[in-house]
Amino acid sequence: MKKLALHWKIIIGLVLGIIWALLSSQLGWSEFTVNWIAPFGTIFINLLKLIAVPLVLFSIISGVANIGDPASLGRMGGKTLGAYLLTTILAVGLGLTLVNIIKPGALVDEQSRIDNRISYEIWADAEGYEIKDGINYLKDPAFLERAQKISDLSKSELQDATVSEKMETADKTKDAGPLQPLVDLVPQNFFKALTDNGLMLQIIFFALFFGVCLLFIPNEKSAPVTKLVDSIMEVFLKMVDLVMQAAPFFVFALLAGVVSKMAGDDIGKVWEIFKGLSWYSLTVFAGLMLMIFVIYPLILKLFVKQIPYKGFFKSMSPAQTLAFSTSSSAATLPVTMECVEENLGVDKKVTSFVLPIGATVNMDGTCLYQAVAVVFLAQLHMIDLTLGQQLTIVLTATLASIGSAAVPSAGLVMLIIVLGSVGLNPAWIAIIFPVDRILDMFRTVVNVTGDATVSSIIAKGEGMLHYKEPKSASETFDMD
Ligand code: DAS
Repeated sequence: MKKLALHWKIIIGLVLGIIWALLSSQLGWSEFTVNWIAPFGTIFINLLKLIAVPLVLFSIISGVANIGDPASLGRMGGKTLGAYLLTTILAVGLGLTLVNIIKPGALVDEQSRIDNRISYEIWADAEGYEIKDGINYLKDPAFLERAQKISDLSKSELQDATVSEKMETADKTKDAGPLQPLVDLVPQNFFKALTDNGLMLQIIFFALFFGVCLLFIPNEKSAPVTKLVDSIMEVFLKMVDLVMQAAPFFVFALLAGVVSKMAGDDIGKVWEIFKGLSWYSLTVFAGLMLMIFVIYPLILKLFVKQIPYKGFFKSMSPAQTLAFSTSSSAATLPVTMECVEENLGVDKKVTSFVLPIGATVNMDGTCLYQAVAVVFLAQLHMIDLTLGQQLTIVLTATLASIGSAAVPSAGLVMLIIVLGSVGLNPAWIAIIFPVDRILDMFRTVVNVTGDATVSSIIAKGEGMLHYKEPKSASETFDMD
């Protein structure tokens, strides 16, 4: 029987993992699954991130050092960042449009929305946030009795340490200002940046700085260093290959763990949560699918004629499957690079520069999701965001997605900044938490697909795109 392509084996592992988790929640094995199977999923993610961090470092250094003349680096760097910013703002705009049309938060029954609104007004009052949409239930006698009932609830809720802790962090991030991600770019300590995977941006900054300086020293001195960096990179790519051979088992463990942790032994609880959040998830999902199947193909059609619609997806499916399974652009990066180089025919000089930066800086799926989540939560609390507040969401969701580390659920953590920036309660991230991991899988696929789209455009502009239609499936790089 023909050897099954690795990404099909990964999908089988993924499906079996979900079936195992649902079965174990029916048979009360959840405890066993979480304690004895889920850890292998964590090992898998750690292994890939272990490889991805040095790979980012060495691939950017080698990509920059091998560019040759410093002049072309400026041109490519400017075009890359410009293209990334453009796709990110496009994604936020799409997210805001969808959530304002579908209005998922307004599809919840009126009474609970009024209760949410009153608790929001009490919170805003306590926090000194100005209510911008002009409605004020607290001042309306008709709602006084309701408010009194709710205010007991929310006052005790506000005394709850975790909520006030979140307020504090929100305040700190509020004081940090929108340009904090830019300031955070420069690492004070290179070795600290290497160890804390949330500081991927700082590793990229160091690698760019190191690579550019390598460009400017005499060739006889820089050549041995560049050669050494290239061979170290080969070693890390070999490591990826070996880890990927075991991916089907690892992904089984990963999904079994994630679904079991969410389900516990009461499958009915999960179904209730999903029902309540289904409209929200549907809105995010619609936006992400439009990005993958409409927006990116349109951009490719406009700027890169030679990559056909089907060819693009056939080339990128191994990386997209892995992005879906791991919810981590950083963990997927090594495979994204292989797919873009081997299947899309983008030159190494472009991929080793554009992709590591994109994996961390360009998160179109994440910023679309952040825009939808903030407006959904506002609608759920009967808050009409002003146009100014919605534009603030564009800016902070863009910066928050740039500052998000390329690891699972990073986008959720940065959502605190976006919520705080428009005067909403950061503790509301708990409301969307149950479905976040599932949505993270899809938004990471968008993040990776967006990076591949931009690198094809940059390669085309630099005359470094050599796409050829794969004659058969075995011709495309599929991690075998
Ligand atoms: N999981 C992140 C990534 O790796 C995206 C996110 O958390 O939004 O791209």
